[in-house]
Amino acid sequence: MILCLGPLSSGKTLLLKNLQSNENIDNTTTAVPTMGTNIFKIRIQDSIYEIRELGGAMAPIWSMYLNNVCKVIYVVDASNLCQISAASVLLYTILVNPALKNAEFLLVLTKMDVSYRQMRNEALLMLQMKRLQKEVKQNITITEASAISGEGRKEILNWIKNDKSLVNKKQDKN
Ligand SMILES: Nc1nc2c(ncn2[C@@H]2O[C@H](COP(=O)(O)OP(=O)(O)O)[C@@H](O)[C@H]2O)c(=O)[nH]1
Ligand SMILES: [Mg+2]
Repeated sequence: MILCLGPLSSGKTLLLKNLQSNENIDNTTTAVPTMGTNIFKIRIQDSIYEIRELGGAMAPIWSMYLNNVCKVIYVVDASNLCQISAASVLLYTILVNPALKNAEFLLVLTKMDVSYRQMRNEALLMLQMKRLQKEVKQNITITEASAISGEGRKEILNWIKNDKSLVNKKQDKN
């Protein structure tokens, strides 16, 4: 199972909808508003990937959904730096959760269509990404995206379908 997390209104739902392009749209997707979890089925070539979106309001109970999660897409609104310290705390909380110690992480800075390029660096700075990447064992891939312009779509789909967990294990740090 792939999990999609991030603060409230960071852009998770729209991003996941955008990943289900028109031709791939799967009408069985259940849309449970705000409080619930949405499951998005995304077809890439011949495979169907299930991504569970957990609403930001559910952050206190995210840890109930971590079993059998191999990948985590963490969505941060790059146009809203006010939200970033909260995003950083939540990200850290899931990174250190033992259930996710072997998971792969994708950090998506979204809404790039309404944020400045240099905000990407500000955002990464405020998320303390450099420090995080040194402290935690998981691989964290960073990408920019926009559900409006479609930027980053290809990269995210590639990341989803790429199962590097077997070949590219991040080496243990001493
Ligand atoms: N400009 C812009 N707005 C976005 C983007 N993604 C989401 N939004 C808007 O941000 C708000 C929250 O999006 P939503 O996907 O519901 O956030 P969620 O709570 O994380 O699922 C909505 O008003 C969206 O239209 C984006 O890439 N660009
Ligand atoms: Mg949502």
